[in-house]
Amino acid sequence: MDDLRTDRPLGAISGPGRLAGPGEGISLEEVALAARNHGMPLEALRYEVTPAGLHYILVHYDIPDTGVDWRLTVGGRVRTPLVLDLAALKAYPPRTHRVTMECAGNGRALLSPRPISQPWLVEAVGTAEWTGVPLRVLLDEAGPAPDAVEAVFTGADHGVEHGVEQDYRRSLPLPVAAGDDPEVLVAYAMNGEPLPPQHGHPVRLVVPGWYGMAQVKWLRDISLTATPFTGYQQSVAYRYKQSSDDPGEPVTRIEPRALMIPPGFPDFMSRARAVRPGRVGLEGRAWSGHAPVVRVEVSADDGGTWHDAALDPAEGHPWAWRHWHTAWTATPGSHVLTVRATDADGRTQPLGQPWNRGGFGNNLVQRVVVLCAQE
Ligand SMILES: Nc1nc2c(c(=O)[nH]1)N[C@H]1C(S)=C(S)[C@@H](COP(=O)(O)O)O[C@H]1N2
Ligand SMILES: [Mo]
Repeated sequence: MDDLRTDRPLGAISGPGRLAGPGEGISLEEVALAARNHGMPLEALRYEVTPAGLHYILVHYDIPDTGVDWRLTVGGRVRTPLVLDLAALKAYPPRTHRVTMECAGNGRALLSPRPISQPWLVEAVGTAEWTGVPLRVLLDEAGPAPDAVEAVFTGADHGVEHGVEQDYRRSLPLPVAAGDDPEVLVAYAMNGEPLPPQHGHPVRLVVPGWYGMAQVKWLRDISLTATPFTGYQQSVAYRYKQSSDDPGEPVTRIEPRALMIPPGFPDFMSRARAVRPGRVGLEGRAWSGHAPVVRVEVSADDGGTWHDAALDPAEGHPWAWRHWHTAWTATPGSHVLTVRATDADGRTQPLGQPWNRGGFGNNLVQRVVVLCAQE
């Protein structure tokens, strides 16, 4: 079994998390993070399955060298520890799920005050077809001990975060890890191809409906534990906290969100948008990790009045976003277009920011400002 207590203090190179001061601009450090971790260009909402190169990326440390000797170990509180290479994983009957993945920090840079971290606007999302082995099958084979309560997943990447040196490591409650709804995958293919290095080559976890942080990339070890895991990414980061000493609630499933393809055409530098007067088709996609999206509404007056957009049928992919479309008649002047999703549990998107210390789960409605000039 892997030693799960490897978190070490290394405060010399990074301090505690920080909020930006009033009017404090984006720093070079945030620009460096944003250049490594790109979002999905919003025009790529046109694809039901995001081409791999356009899917968003979030890598906390460095993309590790997983080499040719990569093995996945399954151990801890199990009857039979397993050691699997890629050929052994591929020998199990494969399963493919279409899954919309979103970073829990999506929307963070829009918050005020702004938590200093990866400065996402709204584009930290993508949908892929992930192929692999259901985690349940591997856990059945290893045989969980009666006292096992969680599965802890360790990536091959290593770094420091707010003064804590660590391997990237997250856990799931055993009923989620071993469940079949959603079916968690140990995935080795993305859109029918081997995983690209940045998406976890050779193997990652895919947890349909959960925010990205749960979907451990470069997966090298799965350990069942008899007590809940308390590592950094579980008990310090990825919690909804109002202050740094608030223990907070864990970040888990994806809150509902709809996005639109910004209509018209952009200015290179400002990305301000222009449309011509007349009928403008509006379309995009909507998702929720709690329940299917059942309603998408669009407003052309900054949330003053709303009307329903048409939603395409769900088509047997319960963990993937749904396409929506509607039309708008542009008149000369400046307009603010917004869109919001509601899921079958009645969750919807707020018109005011849901603020928390880490900037997680900010599903504030998207605002797209468009200028319509006279013909
Ligand atoms: N090992 C490891 N797994 C990881 C991460 C990481 O930094 N290291 N980042 C997580 C986060 S925060 C997100 S949002 C998703 C992003 O997955 P993607 O880059 O394939 O879109 O991976 C998750 N899995
Ligand atoms: Mo993330």
